Amino acid sequence: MARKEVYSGSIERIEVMNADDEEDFPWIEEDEYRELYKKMMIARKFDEKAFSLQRRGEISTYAPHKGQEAAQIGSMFALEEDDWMVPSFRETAAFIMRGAPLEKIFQRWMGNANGQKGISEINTLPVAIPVGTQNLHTAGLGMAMSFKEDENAVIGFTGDGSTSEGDFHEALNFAGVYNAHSVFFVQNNQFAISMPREKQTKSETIAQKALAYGIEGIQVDGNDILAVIKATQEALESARNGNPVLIEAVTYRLEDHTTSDDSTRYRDSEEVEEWKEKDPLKRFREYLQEHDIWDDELEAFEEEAKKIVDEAANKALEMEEPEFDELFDYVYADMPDLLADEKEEFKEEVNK
Ligand SMILES: Cc1ncc(C[n+]2csc(CCOP(=O)(O)OP(=O)(O)O)c2C)c(N)n1
Repeated sequence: MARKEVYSGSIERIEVMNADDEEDFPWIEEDEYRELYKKMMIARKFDEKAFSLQRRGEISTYAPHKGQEAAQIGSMFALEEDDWMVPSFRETAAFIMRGAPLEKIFQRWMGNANGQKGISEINTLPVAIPVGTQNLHTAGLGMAMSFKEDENAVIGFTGDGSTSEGDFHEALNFAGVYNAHSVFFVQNNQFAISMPREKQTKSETIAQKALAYGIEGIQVDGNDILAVIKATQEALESARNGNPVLIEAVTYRLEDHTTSDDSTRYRDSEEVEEWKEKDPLKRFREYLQEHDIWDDELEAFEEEAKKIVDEAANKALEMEEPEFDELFDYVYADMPDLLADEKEEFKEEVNK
């Protein structure tokens, strides 16, 4: 009998802010550091505002991203205009970085479908709620880019829970086989609603799930915005060359799963407090202070961000609602006759 090692894959973790060697500093422009912090602050204030709008009954359910700003904003910073983004339901900060108008994002959370209009112009898919499906969309777009020999790439967002879905495994398999230009960006925020990551999967890391499909898997400190940028830039570069990548961004959901959840029932406040110390805004602020980038303008920006967000929320509250019969549009490029008839019937019914 013989036993030989036939495969030895490994997973690396990327960190920047905690690394001892700083020789790379600065590797983005000073203005970019400032802009990133401002975007993170706007995203944080958006979360707070959306929460209060939900409590006032203007939003029915909201999924907060507090604690995940570095993962979302850092990865979007790495994305080029010609690339595509596939969001799931918690990607508000990513939408902000992608350039979606804040009032439109509020509008969508208010259940107004007009909030989804116009996002294809910023190469972004509409939000998909079914957990894991986003991976298939990411694989499909990336395969199309590969077939067409395009030079762009796609990044798709999901959570740790999605990696237990069949869709995730099918998507990674297809992406590998067809050299898709895809980056699968998993925000491991430690929970799928009340299910902790340890009970979700026996895998020690999410990133290692890539190895079974012959694609690269990397782990990154998801609360370190600079590490996220570095990891995503490298991954996108690989993907553009037909080598898909799975990124596991290790982070933490500081709030409830959604406004319908009560996380005190399934997790310790001590654990939450520990992660608050690793809050990505706090860490980035300290980094900017250490590197003499922090100044009075950034200090004052929290108030400014609040104003920007309040104004956008007020605009969203005044925006028009879609027409009822738009329910039938946007499903097919060319509407089939049967659906067109139903649309007419519906219109008559509504106008009675
Ligand atoms: C196919 C499917 N099953 C169940 C749900 C209900 N659901 C919504 S979010 C969620 C947990 C998702 O956890 P994870 O993928 O870790 O993402 P997170 O919410 O933590 O960002 C579940 C089970 C759903 N939306 N879709």
